[in-house]
Amino acid sequence: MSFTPVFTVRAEAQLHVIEIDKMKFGAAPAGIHAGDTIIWKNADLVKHSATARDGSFDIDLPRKSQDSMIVKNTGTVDVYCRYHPGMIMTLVITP
Ligand SMILES: [Cu+2]
Repeated sequence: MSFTPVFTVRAEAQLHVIEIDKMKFGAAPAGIHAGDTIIWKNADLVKHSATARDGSFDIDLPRKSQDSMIVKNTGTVDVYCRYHPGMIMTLVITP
């Protein structure tokens, strides 16, 4: 007799790193889920930010710094840099 679980609990929260280098956001990681952690790294010599257009987060990143956040909202989130509005990326976050 086999046992089939009726639901599965997702494995532990994951860690994703997004590096900003040469005035560009690195590639958006695949498979971001609510509850995961994103570490934003700024490898540049100028200040950047990782700012969600929907207002769900706004991380200030002094030069050569990093900061982390726990992903709360799900959906497609457009991200830009407040200091360089041409810097953009999109995160896709699933539950
Ligand atoms: Cu910037």
